[in-house]
Amino acid sequence: MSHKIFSRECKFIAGATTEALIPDHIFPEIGFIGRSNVGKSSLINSITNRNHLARTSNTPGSTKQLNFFNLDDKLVIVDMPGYGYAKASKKDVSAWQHLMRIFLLGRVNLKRIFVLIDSRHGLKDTDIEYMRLLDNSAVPYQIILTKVDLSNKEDLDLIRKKIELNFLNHAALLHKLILCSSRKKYGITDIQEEIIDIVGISDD
Ligand SMILES: Nc1nc2c(ncn2[C@@H]2O[C@H](COP(=O)(O)OP(=O)(O)O)[C@@H](O)[C@H]2O)c(=O)[nH]1
Ligand SMILES: [Mg+2]
Repeated sequence: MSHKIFSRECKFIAGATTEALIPDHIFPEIGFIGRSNVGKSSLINSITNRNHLARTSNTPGSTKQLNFFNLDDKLVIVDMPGYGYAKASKKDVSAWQHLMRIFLLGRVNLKRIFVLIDSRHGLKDTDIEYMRLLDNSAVPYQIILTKVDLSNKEDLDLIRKKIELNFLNHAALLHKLILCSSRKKYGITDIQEEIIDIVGISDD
């Protein structure tokens, strides 16, 4: 069953391109991170039952800031800059890696990060690089395999097994994979339930 809070008001509160623009607030945060085009904006929209909350696009890497969304004054969703963007300049890449590092290492509100991985491709070197950063920042994180509507069961099982072999290499990685498809609305309530568990809110 979908929790009521996910159909309540979800307000954009800030888009931070620099440390100074990261908002102060008292709510627990859930971050979403992943390679450009992995389906991050689509998933955030599905979770919050909105069609256009987080911008979806066909232009990989168009999200270059940390976007904060207040969900019903209960929690804040953070749409984090995509990585693995081939066309970005070195300067841009190092600027947002810097912002990410600052955010991850000092954010007490941040309770969980969902690392989105395309179910057709599995873990890439850049994913592993970011997972190491998350290990060092000691924020518990969890992998969501996206776009499972595009894979057959055999391929999906292979990708899953490969990822599960990596579990023990990452100190802050939770040993629980979630499969989802925003297009087919599959796995969305699993993620909503996980979020409810993490922030510990009751169903009112
Ligand atoms: N087949 C399929 N396509 C998806 C799914 N989620 C997103 N997409 C498509 O993948 C592309 C990138 O999605 P977007 O949410 O903008 O990715 P982002 O760059 O990670 O924010 C878009 O063309 C989406 O329509 C999914 O669950 N299934
Ligand atoms: Mg996006």
